[in-house]
Amino acid sequence: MDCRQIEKELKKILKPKRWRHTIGVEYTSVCLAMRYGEDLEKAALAGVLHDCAKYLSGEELLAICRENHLPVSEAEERSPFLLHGRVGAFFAREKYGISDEDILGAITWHTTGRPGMTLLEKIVFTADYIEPGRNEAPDLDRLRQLSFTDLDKAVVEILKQTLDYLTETGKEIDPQTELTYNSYKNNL
Ligand code: DGI
Ligand code: FE
Ligand code: FE
Repeated sequence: MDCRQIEKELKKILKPKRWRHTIGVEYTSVCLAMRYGEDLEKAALAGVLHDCAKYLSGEELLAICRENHLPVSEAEERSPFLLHGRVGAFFAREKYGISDEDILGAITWHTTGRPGMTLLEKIVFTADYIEPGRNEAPDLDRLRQLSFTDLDKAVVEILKQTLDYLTETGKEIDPQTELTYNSYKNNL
């Protein structure tokens, strides 16, 4: 499926706010792809699909993983919403006909990141945080500018802010998020 068709399909299943966010991430990913020399079509597809499984409950995400033999870590067992990336990549392959491994990786890892992210993975990870509809993070104006001047620095800042937020609100940190931060923190 192409981006236009996927947008239409997702409009039917995502809540209006989530759909707006999805379009925001799609186009912000394309802008970052222009800046950093990534394929625009790949960025658009990864961006539009990154939250395509977000309409499911934690229980439903877990059930889909079990039925389809997708891996579930202990942290994901306790915070199953973290699985919307992995299930999203599964849907991207099965329902939307995406076979490009880089696009599937960008969808899979968009919430926690991973050490050794590809350029496309960093782009979607960052676009998810800075797209125009977001307003909850502090210092977003600066972070948006930073994203277009130094993507690696932006990635670390986002990870740092996410870890701080999880600590402040007493939420469980997935070791994967910590692993990603530790592997990138020297870029600051
Ligand atoms: O799906 P979105 O809301 O667009 O964005 P996302 O997939 O990045 O999810 C954002 C949420 O994920 C945000 O509330 C922080 C949370 N998150 C990121 N890393 C971790 C985490 N939550 C837990 N419990 N543990 C993590 O390591
Ligand atoms: Fe998400
Ligand atoms: Fe998102």
